[in-house]
Amino acid sequence: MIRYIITISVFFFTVFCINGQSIERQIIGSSGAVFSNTNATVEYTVGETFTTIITDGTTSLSQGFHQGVIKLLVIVNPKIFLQGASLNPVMGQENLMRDNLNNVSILPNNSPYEDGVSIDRGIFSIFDQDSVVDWVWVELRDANDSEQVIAGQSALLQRDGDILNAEYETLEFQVPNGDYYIVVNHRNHLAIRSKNAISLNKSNVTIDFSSSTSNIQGEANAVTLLPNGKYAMIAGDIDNNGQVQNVDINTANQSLGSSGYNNADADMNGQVQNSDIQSIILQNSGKGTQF
Ligand SMILES: [Ca+2]
Ligand SMILES: [Ca+2]
Ligand SMILES: [Ca+2]
Repeated sequence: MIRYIITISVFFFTVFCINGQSIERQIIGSSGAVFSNTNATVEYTVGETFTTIITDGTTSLSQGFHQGVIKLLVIVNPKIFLQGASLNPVMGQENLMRDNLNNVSILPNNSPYEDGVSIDRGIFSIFDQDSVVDWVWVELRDANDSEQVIAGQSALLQRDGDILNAEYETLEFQVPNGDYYIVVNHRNHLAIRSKNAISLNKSNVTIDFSSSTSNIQGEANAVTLLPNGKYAMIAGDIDNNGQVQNVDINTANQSLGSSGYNNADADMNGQVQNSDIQSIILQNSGKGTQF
């Protein structure tokens, strides 16, 4: 009898131990949260099986179930004039830049800047205050280091000074909300930079460099005042090295008489002429970017 009881006890003890070892941890939490700002919303729950990491290069999210794409976005709406395209304005349209390069169909479909983006040629068929004057290059720079370029893209400058993206829509950068210096470059004008880092988010706020020098690095030294009261980027940096110098005159001299989309065409009328040298490059000789 005792032997029988011991046998039964060993049997149940063994079964109990085996079953005990087979118990799995299955803790399923039901907690979670929603984070959101003006750019994105992230919903999550705890206890999901990890499947992937979503990242925009700055922020990462590890999760099991996607709730959508995290799209970080700021809108930049700078406004500026170019001196070259403002010289000898169209009579009665003194508050608009000239769009000669567009009018004679020599603006390139592909941006002359490093991203080389192309546009729908139809954009160049608009002829009013929103007609395209030329390509520009817009950068966002680090608020703590103005030398550090965070993002840059080709954009289109309109006759009234507005700057749009290559789709002719609001200029957007896929970066987090925050403070950034804004830089506007043009292939034969001196670049300008905002004096301070500017708070950017998804709101469409115009940063008007054309009506005041107070938010431009170097203020009056960085731009030129036009007869219409607008401030413009300084023309004549033919080799785009940040200075208007003798070498720019020499470079323009070598292209005298040529026509087309040429950096030596300082007044942006489609021709490289003596007037480009006499009226612009010589007048601005000695000037340089202020950042
Ligand atoms: Ca416009
Ligand atoms: Ca130069
Ligand atoms: Ca010219």
